Amino acid sequence: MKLHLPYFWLILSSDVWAAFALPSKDGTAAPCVPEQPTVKAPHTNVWLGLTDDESRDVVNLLHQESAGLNLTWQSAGSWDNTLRYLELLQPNKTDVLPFLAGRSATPDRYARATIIFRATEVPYAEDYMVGPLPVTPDTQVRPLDYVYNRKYTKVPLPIVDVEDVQKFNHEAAMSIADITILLWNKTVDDGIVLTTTTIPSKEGNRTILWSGFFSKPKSRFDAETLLPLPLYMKSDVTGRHTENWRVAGWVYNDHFYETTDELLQTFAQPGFAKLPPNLEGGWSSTDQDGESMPLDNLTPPLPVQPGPSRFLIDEEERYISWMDFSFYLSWNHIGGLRLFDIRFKGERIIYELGLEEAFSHYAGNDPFLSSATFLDGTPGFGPYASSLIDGFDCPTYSTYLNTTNWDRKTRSLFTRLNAICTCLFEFDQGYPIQRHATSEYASATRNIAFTVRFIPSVGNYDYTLDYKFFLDGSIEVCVRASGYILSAYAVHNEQYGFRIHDNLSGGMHDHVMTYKVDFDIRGEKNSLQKIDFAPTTVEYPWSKGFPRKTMKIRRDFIDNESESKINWAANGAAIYSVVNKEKPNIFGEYPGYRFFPATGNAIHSTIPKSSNAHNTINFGTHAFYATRQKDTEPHVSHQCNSFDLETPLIDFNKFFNDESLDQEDLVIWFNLGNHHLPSTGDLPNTVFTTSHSAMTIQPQNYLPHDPSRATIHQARVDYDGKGNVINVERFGAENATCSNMFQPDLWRYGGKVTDNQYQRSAQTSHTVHNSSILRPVEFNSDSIIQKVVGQILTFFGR
Ligand SMILES: *[C@@H]1O[C@H](CO)[C@@H](O)[C@H](O)[C@H]1NC(C)=O
Ligand SMILES: *[C@@H]1O[C@H](CO)[C@@H](O)[C@H](O)[C@H]1NC(C)=O
Ligand SMILES: *[C@@H]1O[C@H](CO)[C@@H](O)[C@H](O)[C@H]1NC(C)=O
Ligand SMILES: *[C@@H]1O[C@H](CO)[C@@H](O)[C@H](O)[C@H]1NC(C)=O
Ligand SMILES: *[C@@H]1O[C@H](CO)[C@@H](O)[C@H](O)[C@H]1NC(C)=O
Ligand SMILES: *[C@@H]1O[C@H](CO)[C@@H](O)[C@H](O)[C@H]1NC(C)=O
Ligand SMILES: *[C@@H]1O[C@H](CO)[C@@H](O)[C@H](O)[C@H]1NC(C)=O
Ligand SMILES: *[C@@H]1O[C@H](CO)[C@@H](O)[C@H](O)[C@H]1NC(C)=O
Ligand SMILES: *[C@@H]1O[C@H](CO)[C@@H](O)[C@H](O)[C@H]1NC(C)=O
Ligand SMILES: [Cu+2]
Repeated sequence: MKLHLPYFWLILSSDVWAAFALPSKDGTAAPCVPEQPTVKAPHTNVWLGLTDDESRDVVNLLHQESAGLNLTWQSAGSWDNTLRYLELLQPNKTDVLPFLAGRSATPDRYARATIIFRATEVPYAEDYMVGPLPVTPDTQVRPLDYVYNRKYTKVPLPIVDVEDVQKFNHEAAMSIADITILLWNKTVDDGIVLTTTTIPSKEGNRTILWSGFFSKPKSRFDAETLLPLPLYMKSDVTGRHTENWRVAGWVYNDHFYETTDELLQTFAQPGFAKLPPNLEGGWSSTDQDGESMPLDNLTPPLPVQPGPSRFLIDEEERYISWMDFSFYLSWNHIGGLRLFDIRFKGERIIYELGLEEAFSHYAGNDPFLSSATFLDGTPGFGPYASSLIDGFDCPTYSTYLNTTNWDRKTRSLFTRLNAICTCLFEFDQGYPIQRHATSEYASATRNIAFTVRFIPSVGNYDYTLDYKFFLDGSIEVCVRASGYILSAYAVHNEQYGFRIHDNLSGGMHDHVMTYKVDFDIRGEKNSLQKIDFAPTTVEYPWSKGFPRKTMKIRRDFIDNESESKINWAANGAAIYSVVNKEKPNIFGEYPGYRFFPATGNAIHSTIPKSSNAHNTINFGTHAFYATRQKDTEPHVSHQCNSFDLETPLIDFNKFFNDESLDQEDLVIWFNLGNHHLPSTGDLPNTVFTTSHSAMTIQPQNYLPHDPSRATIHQARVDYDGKGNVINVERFGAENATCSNMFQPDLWRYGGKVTDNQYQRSAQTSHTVHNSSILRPVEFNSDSIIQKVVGQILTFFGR
């Protein structure tokens, strides 16, 4: 369904539409109000999330006494058990394949529920599977274990008394108010904030939090993370008894002070170094700034969709078909949008494609940036998907889809978020997909691609995540990041970043995004081929004693999980592809899809065994991995991985057990990302052009020739020897006609839907265009930035 404003409104409100009108053949231009043609999905979308009825019934069932979970429904306190997440348990591929082949009914549906057990001295989280659905007397609730790879399924949670931690930290910060006033004339009650790292550190059996001070912007701009102050606090918040918690030290100007007294004494001495604050200013605002660029007052070119959308959609089943592609959409907490059953010319090429985890790992001389590591799967990209800004995030003619997420914040447990968070559109790539010119003719083909996009805003960063489909049968998976960097105080940080403002260092960090692509090339039995470009010296029968220094291809297979953690070859001199050896084409070559970085950036983690993340990022050590597809290994990360770093519920290393990869069902896990060394160009925001990483997945000997030849949107111009055009071939394509421009509908923005944005808007009174989608989160303490600490708080918060 289109959500554009009514046509008459556009005409009435737009002064410029006439200038853009394109005449049609008979002189009456058709309006460019794209209609969205629909289609009936060939089968039920078995990956689509829980229905409202299912989630309501599951919630009821879990809260019954007979479920034995002792869940508290409303106004839960920190000693009550609560339901934290609820989503569809992804069905086993083993059960879905016979269904797709028409040999069985839809697989049974199950819900996956994450419960936080807090009514106990040692709190923990545990996942349950509930099903089959719909709920009947036969429906069972039992611990979910088969998708995790360690023996016990309970994840001990180091911190659950979030409000107590906030209170403790706030009081500790107020206990040195004399110092913060002396330094900056501010306290955490007024003007500065204390931010806590998201993943608690372990020192032996102690739970340690490092917190850093930041100036609090007075403006609406979200610049805290650009305003670090050089004072850091270490708190020991082990256990649930606040009387045992203590301030375990302070760091100021590269000195560690064991006690608050020691810190106070130092400051009492004359002549200590008074390091000035980082303060907001014009430099930290993202609004238009500076003299406008030459001719920038003129309207730039705008994309238009002159006729109906050229793709089909079954909105209910979230099924889409565009040109020779078709696929189903689904949604999960960790990665947001996922694609299933991607077919090209009717045949499945990919069973599943989606984001598995995204982490950013910082480094710095100070304990705050040094501890800063974020597993974005903990808050999840799903719940943080942002409403889309029409005409800026996506072309105005896009088709927008609502996204629903389980919403634990609204007191009514079955309320789910609903917002326009996915857009679908075709776009001309700005260069032809094919071109050739001779002395007699020139030919070129328009490069139209289809994009599925969503944009989660997680903390200080927004990620644009695209799945892009091309006429030649290739797919591009692309991620871009923008937003406010998390930065460091400049002093002592020369080895960790550029100095980018008065007292500011742009802290170095890695962004790594791990994707799953489950290829099915002409069936599920596939192999991973590696073809090297190898330099060599050859004596040919015709080279007669003058051997050629040249090169050859070397065909090889990665046929065992003992060798399937792979980095790209130097100079990109190895081509990796998933092929089917049993279905050679008529030339004897194996049909397949190759994959390779589409950008210079497609990195993995710099730090081999990070002390911040231990075994939770074992999927970040290499460029890509191949494993056997298993129902027991659907995903590489779990929301709770941030809280059990050494023995996470899912340890990716355990996926590798020397199994054969020769003509098996293969999954490729690949990493996108970038080594981010912020420079002055990252102020006020990192721009999407900088932080950009993509993978191309492209057919290789899969079809007899390039399928893009089939599009009629190409032209051949014939000319004579004197350069006169003598014939123009358009292959039946019509001239575009369209009678009005679409203006972006910025008021359509679906409201702030993410937890952290809601907290922020509650604090700073952002003007949001409400659509009563979600009630603002009640937040009691202003004194700690929720943004960075958000992962802990939103995970454990009630
Ligand atoms: C159930 O939870 C409540 C707190 O919500 C707690 O007081 C009670 O002891 C728990 N009951 C059992 C049997 O664990
Ligand atoms: C999925 O497969 C696993 C492994 O065979 C099995 O233990 C589990 O019960 C299956 N799940 C469902 C929902 O059938
Ligand atoms: C300190 O802040 C207070 C208000 O918060 C202000 O009245 C006072 O002038 C400031 N002092 C200095 C030295 O800037
Ligand atoms: C914590 O570690 C200390 C020192 O290693 C040890 O003495 C103590 O018994 C441990 N406490 C618990 C509860 O394991
Ligand atoms: C999407 O959600 C918005 C906000 O809740 C609602 O107004 C709109 O009708 C929904 N659109 C569809 C197509 O469901
Ligand atoms: C902090 O910035 C101020 C203003 O530019 C500058 O004078 C001062 O030297 C800087 N201090 C440090 C420690 O870098
Ligand atoms: C895979 O390779 C390992 C190490 O070379 C070997 O021990 C194992 O037997 C191989 N597995 C298969 C299925 O061939
Ligand atoms: C398209 O427009 C061009 C330029 O106005 C015109 O020469 C041509 O005949 C038109 N083609 C069709 C198919 O209408
Ligand atoms: C948004 O909703 C809040 C709470 O219902 C209301 O007070 C406020 O006026 C609304 N804002 C707008 C812009 O509609
Ligand atoms: Cu970055």
